[in-house]
Amino acid sequence: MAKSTPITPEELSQFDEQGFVVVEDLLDVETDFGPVVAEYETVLEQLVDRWEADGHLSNRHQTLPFTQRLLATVTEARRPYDQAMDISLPQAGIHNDTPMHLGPAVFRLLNTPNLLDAVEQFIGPEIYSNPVQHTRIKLPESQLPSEARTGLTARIDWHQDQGVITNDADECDILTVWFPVTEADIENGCLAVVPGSHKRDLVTHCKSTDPLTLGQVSIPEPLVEPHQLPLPMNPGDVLFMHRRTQHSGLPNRSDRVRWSFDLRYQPIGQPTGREWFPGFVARSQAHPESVQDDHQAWAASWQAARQRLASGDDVRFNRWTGDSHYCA
Ligand SMILES: O=C(O)CCC(=O)C(=O)O
Ligand SMILES: [Fe+2]
Repeated sequence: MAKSTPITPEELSQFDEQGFVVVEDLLDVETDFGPVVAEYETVLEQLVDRWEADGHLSNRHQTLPFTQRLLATVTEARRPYDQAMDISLPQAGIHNDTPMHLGPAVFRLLNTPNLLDAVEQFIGPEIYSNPVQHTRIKLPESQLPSEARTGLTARIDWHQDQGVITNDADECDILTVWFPVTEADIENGCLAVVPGSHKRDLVTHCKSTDPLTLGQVSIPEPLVEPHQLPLPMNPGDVLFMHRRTQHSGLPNRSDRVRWSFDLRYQPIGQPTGREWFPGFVARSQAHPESVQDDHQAWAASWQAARQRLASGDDVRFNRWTGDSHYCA
């Protein structure tokens, strides 16, 4: 059962002091995640149809539960799966048929009342859903086919979320909200944070040259603070994190699939740091009529963004030029 108690004053002051707080049992595994898992079973079913039709797959593994079926089918088919399951567009190479998953259960998840009640305690009652949002379903690193290795399926190097948005949003109170759907532990790649690192500035990020994290922008080794704290979490637990908190997603060294969502919320009216992508008003006391409660309109806003970006010039999603001496 998810708890209905609000965030405690101690939890809020931990966030202020440390730049993060894990709130246990905020979401209900059955009612909040059940419909989402069912929706992803359908997405996987469609991928399996295609892989089978294309001759990449001989066994549909029909009877396996979602994460095991994903592992079994992806390791045989050696096809990418992350973008068809993500809840956002990628940052480059967008086509009219770039897949994304914009189902009604995901929209409900973004609007989970318990989650928004908690978010309200951090940023106030005028809540905008920031479009920097992902789902990361990570196979064991040792079994992940190279064809399926992307920023969503690989481990994530040290970074600050403020470092992966455009600088017009530097002063915005964008709150990162991260939660696991499956257990996340040190072995299968939970998050790790540097407590207190949000109190210092944004530090230089470089483009990774490591084949395992290629394409990511991350903090060069000498600038990562030494005190790193892994945060094992259970399904239902939610991490709230400041935009300047240094963090990473540990490698999945287990034989289990590790699945998380990372969402972001901010006060209405501030830049999002990704202006080409659509956000929406999730809650408003001042203008309740502005709240987006129509799943189809939300999905259509992403489809319209896809169409614009597919036909337009490439837009610049990140500020780092790589000319810092740290990036050599
Ligand atoms: O889930 C991960 O591995 C990384 C997530 C992350 O960096 C974020 O949510 O901001
Ligand atoms: Fe992050």
